Amino acid sequence: QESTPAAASHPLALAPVAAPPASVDGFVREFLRNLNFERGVALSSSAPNDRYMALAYTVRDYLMARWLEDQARQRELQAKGVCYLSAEYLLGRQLDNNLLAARLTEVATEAMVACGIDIDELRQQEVEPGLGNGGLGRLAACFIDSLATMSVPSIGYGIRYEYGIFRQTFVDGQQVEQPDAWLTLGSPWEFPHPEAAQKIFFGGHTEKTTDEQGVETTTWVPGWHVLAVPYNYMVPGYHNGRVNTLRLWRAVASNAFDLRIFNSGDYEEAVRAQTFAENISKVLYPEDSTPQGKELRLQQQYFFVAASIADFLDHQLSADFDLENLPERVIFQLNDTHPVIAVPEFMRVLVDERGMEWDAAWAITQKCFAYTCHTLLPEALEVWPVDLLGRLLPRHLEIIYRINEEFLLEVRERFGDDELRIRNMSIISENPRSVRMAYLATVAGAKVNGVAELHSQLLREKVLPDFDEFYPGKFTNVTNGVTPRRFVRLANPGLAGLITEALGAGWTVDLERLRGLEAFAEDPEFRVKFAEVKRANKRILSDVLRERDGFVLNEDHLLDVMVKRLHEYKRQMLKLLHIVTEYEGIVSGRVEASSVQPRTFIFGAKAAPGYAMAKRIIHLINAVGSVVNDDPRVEGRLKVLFPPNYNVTLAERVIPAADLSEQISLAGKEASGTGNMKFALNGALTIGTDDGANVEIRELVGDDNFFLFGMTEPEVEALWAKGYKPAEFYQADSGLRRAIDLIASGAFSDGDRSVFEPVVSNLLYDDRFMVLADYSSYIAEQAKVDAAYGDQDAWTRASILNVARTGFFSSDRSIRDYIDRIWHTPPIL
Ligand code: NBY
Repeated sequence: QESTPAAASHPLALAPVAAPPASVDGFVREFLRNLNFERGVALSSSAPNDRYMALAYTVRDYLMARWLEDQARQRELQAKGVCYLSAEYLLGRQLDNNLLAARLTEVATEAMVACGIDIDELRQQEVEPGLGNGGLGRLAACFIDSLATMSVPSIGYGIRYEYGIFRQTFVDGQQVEQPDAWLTLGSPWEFPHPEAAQKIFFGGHTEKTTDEQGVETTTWVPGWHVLAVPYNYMVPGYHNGRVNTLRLWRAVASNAFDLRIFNSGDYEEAVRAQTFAENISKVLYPEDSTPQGKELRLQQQYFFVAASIADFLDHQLSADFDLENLPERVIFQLNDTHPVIAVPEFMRVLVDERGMEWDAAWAITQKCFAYTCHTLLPEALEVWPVDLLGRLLPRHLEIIYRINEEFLLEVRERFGDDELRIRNMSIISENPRSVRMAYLATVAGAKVNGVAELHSQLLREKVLPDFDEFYPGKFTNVTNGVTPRRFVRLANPGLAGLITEALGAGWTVDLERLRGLEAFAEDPEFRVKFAEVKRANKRILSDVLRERDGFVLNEDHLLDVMVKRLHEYKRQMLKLLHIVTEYEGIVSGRVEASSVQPRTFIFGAKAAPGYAMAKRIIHLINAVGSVVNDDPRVEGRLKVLFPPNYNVTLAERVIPAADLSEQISLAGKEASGTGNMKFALNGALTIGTDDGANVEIRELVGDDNFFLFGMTEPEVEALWAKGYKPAEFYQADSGLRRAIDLIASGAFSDGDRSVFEPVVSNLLYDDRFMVLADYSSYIAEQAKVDAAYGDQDAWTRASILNVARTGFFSSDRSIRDYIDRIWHTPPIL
């Protein structure tokens, strides 16, 4: 229900909201007003957090007029738009991003100087909203930035977790998780709207009734409900005056206190219902790659998509909108399977609530959804046990059964009674009976896309071949991208300045212009400046690591970086075996220390709290690090740094400083990777396998500017087929033997051989991700890295060419591909 505007009697009440004057004086006045009137403090008695809050409010004030305009415009135009449904948004800090987008960085900086405030100190106050696990969540954040920058009508929908991804600490080298209480001091960027809460129902049962005409209707009689309260966030476009919306839902109990129980003295019982309801948006599941089949997780998923669909239908559509036209008005993009329960929810709303015929509703649904897959690991494909789903969402289970029934009928029509095929394609799998969410998404989606060329190909050929055959044209690729605003312009101002000096300013929104740098790669003066920027970035990182972790970073070292979630398929163990090999070579005297290219290895990685092997590998990295760093024999040659709690904020410092980017997953396992793109765009050279988007990076930068190693995906398949025995590789390679033996000997665990025994025996007798098979080729390629780094000028040239040739990986290009291949949502003028 739209509220009627109050009858305005004052002329100002009808005037559109205006931004404050964009001058230093205007900014100072606005800032002090916010500090005094919103924070209720005087400048002289304000705490850093007060000043940060007031600064953030001030930035908001400058964006507000545009935001209100854009919301009104999107409702007026009723143009086709995107609803991006994602359980995760790994946003990173907002202040600098929003200052940049609004062209306020300089004015704000000068205004703070005028107030005697160190703006850097205020930047440090912001706790980044870590509402995601890794690549998938960060991709969603890059995409909403590009959507806003490209003026595409769109809303991002998700969950406002009270606790984001855990804060990682190390105790005796082992990961210990701390809650991420990012909201303790409040967030200045969110706008809660409790008055716009949606009721979200769960449980209960369904009832069938037949009217006089014999028409059967089903009603869902739910058992309980919670309120979904929207929290809106501004998503400003870069320098285009657009401000989109990210709407994250918070779960709140509808009748928070049972006063009668409370008065009787049973406080715990009185708050029990509240606690139960509010648990739904309490904490982000820290699992990546393997889904947790937990009821609470399904509650989260349904909670946010049901609220989002209701919000879209009730508040984004014009009052007289004819639902038959929905495919010309909206596309719901499913970010992996986490929001796929939106499909039966959409059907339920159309059929049960809006009275639409099933077939008509299904035809619309199949045009209004599209699905992005982010994995190839079979264990990562989400399934929900039928009994759990039926208990929590009985009506949705019925709908899923009907979708499946009609789908399998179609399959029979095409292929006859091919029972094996039908069993393989069924949305419902048996033993235990469960719903395959990726299949549901594939059947419902107008398009299904993978996230890099190789991944999309393998998705069609290996994961969903029957569906590819059944639905010609449904499968497509959209290679991932990253936002150049955050990951070049903000993270690497030195490089950004150099690029602008060379090419002019347009590259930030037209990243293919970086091609223009190719010519500069041949200019010795430019190379010197470029190398100086890299060095300055190392210095900045050095300061950050000293301050943050007490680490000392030698800026003369080759900086070799592997930052990403800890997972066996990503093969942090391979990196570690390289380090141990280098270390063992020097301390055994076989290798002259002075002949080794001095290197600092940086790791950043969180392990899922329940992933024991990943946690052991973290322990081992730290253990190797402390031995190597304390050993005078390798001093000045090898150093291992593992700052805890790698997050977006740290990424913004580490990536611009890196020389070498480690992208060493087993071929066929990493869907795309996006860190690989960020490194290349910041001038790091990649050592990588032929996997995910590495393939496309290498094609673009050229073989001479990329260190390729390891088996290809078909070679991996062939080795599996023939029977992979890791121990044979161990026997065959003396370097590998010495490295593994050193770990097994207890050299990194005070002589205690049991500590890392599980890691060692996993490698020797299981090694699902073929670390040992790729070891020798990795070591050989690392020798080439050493040699190449010896010629600094040639390295810098290759580094410039990496920047020049990777403009393709802007998330603006990804969004253009989504628009052309899937969404068909032109930008609005
Ligand atoms: O998505 C990543 C892929 O591994 C990476 O190759 C790709 O570049 C990136 C963007 O497309 N996937 C990823 O980050 N996945 C998750 O974070 C994730 C989170 C939760 C669950 C599964 C995966 N889950 O089952 O709950």
